[in-house]
Amino acid sequence: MTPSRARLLLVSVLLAAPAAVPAADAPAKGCSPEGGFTFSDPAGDDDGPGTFTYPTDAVYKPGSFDVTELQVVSKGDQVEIRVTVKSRIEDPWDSAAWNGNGFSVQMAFVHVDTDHQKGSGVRQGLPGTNVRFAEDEGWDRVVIISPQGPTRVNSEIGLKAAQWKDRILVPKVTRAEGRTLVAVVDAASLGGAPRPSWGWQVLMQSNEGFPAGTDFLTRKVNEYEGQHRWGGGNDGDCDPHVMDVLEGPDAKQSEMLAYECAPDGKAKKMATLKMLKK
Ligand SMILES: [Ca+2]
Ligand SMILES: [Ca+2]
Ligand SMILES: [Ca+2]
Repeated sequence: MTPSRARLLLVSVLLAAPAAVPAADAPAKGCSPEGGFTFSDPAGDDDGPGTFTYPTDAVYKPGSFDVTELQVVSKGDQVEIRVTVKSRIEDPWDSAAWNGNGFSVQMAFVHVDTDHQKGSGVRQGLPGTNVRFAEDEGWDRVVIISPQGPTRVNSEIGLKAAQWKDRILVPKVTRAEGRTLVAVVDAASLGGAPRPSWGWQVLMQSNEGFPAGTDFLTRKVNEYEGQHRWGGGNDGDCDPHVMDVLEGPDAKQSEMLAYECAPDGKAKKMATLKMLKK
């Protein structure tokens, strides 16, 4: 064989190799090669209970709060949690200037129910979300995927949710990759490597750098949208302050996020979330 012929063959092999890899490693539907799992969510339901509208400022890009997938992947003694939305995640407020994580306006709370026991876990949502969880599906852990750096998030935990500080996880790594928010936590902090029996629920919110006194970095939903306020809800705190959650066969988003307000703006019926299982 001539050297040039050998080179040609080598090049052909190198070119052919990448095509073969995805076929061999292609994950089964709903399952990743590392033994993780995926929950899909419909596109176009980034309107909370069905009526919410985006703030008017251009940073709230259409679709960028519309969850399409939650992926949970075990990697050794760590767990990578990936929340994907419909449009690319950007950093319009230059998060590097405030020790942030490379994105600005999105924020996701990923709730985990490890036992499905009545009386175990927390039924209340984090302050400012105005939701609760079903009786036997309280959250045992919640992972905060915030553009704010750990110092700020930990300070908010101390100020507004200190009673749950052992259950609230600030990831070791938080970043955005294209349309995906990525968080890495120690499996031990979750209570071990994720099991198929665990329940999950994602609450998509928007990072508010100047939140109201008791709100955990959450942006409010009002009756009418404003430059930095969601619309289509209520000016009080009786409406769920959430843009999108995971929907499942027994967990319809419009039913979970249904709410009723009393005339004084307090909740008559609070939105109640369910957990999704594999
Ligand atoms: Ca969605
Ligand atoms: Ca409200
Ligand atoms: Ca949804």
